[in-house]
Amino acid sequence: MFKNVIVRRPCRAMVDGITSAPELGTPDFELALRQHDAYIAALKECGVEVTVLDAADEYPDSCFVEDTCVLTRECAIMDNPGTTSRNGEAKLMEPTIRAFFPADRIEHIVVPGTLEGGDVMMVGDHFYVGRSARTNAEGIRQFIAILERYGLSGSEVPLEFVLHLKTGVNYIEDGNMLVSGEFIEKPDFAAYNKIVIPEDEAYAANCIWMNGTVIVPAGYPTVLARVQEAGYRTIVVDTSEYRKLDGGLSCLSLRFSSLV
Ligand code: CIR
Repeated sequence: MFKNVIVRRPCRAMVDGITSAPELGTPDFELALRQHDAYIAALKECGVEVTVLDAADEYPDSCFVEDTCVLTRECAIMDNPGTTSRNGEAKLMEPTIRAFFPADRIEHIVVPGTLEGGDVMMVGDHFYVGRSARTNAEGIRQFIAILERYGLSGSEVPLEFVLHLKTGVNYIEDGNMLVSGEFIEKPDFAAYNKIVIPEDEAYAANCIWMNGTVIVPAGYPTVLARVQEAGYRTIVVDTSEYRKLDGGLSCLSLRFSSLV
């Protein structure tokens, strides 16, 4: 169960955020704010305390807080984001993390290692880490070494076609995993009950499990039906403006339980 969530309000500069899909258009900032409000309301419905950080205009992508750190049941691992315009976001987040984790349980990924939280998928005490354009081999080596010091484990999953690991695969607990594209046949995930995401709904592979409820992006009826058939209560949240920046439901929050 998660007790806490951290989000950051989108900033006006989000219209200049990084995107691989400019054909989707520029995000509508006012609509993005309303969608963020609905996202926060959905999280609160799942019984967590939500910390809402102020917008940070110097970082256009800073609403995607998931990439700044990885919060485990034993420690916080501050990331070293692998793209220049976002690199400072982890330092910006650290004072907030200090309110939830004791100082001796806050670790860091350091140069030449890079790692972004979107590449980390937690399955119990094991963490799958995508090796991507943002997360490199040295970042993964450091990350797994930190996990092992705390009795946790990690393994690398190379990826080719998507931005982050969780762009294409997400664990929704109880042995159930949403898998799309290049992740459908990966041997790493063979043991899970795979819910296969159709190609035309690939964006909705990025759902989040929140204390028994699964939050699903609006506009993906097949995925919604499959998640409901698997027995979950669902909440639908529209993330259309974040999709224009390659962002999804998981990217917009840090989900964890405070250690203090
Ligand atoms: C970026 O390219 O970094 C942002 N526009 C999107 C980040 C999405 N974050 C995530 O998947 N965890």
